Amino acid sequence: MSGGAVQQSPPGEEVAAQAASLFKDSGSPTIFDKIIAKVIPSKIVYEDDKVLAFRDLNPQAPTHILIIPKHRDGLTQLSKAEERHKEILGELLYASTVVAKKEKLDDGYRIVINDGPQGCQSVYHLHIHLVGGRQMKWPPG
Ligand code: TR5
Repeated sequence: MSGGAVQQSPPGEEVAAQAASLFKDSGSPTIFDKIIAKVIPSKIVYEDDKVLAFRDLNPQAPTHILIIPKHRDGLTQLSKAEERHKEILGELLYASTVVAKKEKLDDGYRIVINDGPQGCQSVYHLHIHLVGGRQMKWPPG
């Protein structure tokens, strides 16, 4: 065996994020559109006319909920936000606090938005991750 540096494969989520980014500007429906349309079942924890919140399929904490706009309106990712999105961005953040209260995350929680391949985004429909129910670490990976 040579003494050279070992080339490590990136973890699955990084590979998925790189692959997903190939289609990030396609505007095609994502899996979240099917969840909104209730064609694909999800565990919905909160819903109003603008926002849907449902449990993440692959939770990273005892509580892991995704909060999304029902109408994507070009908001595939946070960095695509324009002036017209200011209201929905506020709605999403406020809905996150409502869900956190409902979930009794009284000792705190974390809000995450992954943006683009380096941010590990894998679904190009803006979403807030609400994670809680355990001690978080800092800095994030
Ligand atoms: O990586 P980013 O930040 O884009 O987050 C996407 C999140 O969507 C991940 O945490 C996934 O676990 C989650 N995800 C992916 C699917 C899915 C889901 N959450 C709930 N239900 C889901 N279905 C039905 N299908 C997915 N592909």
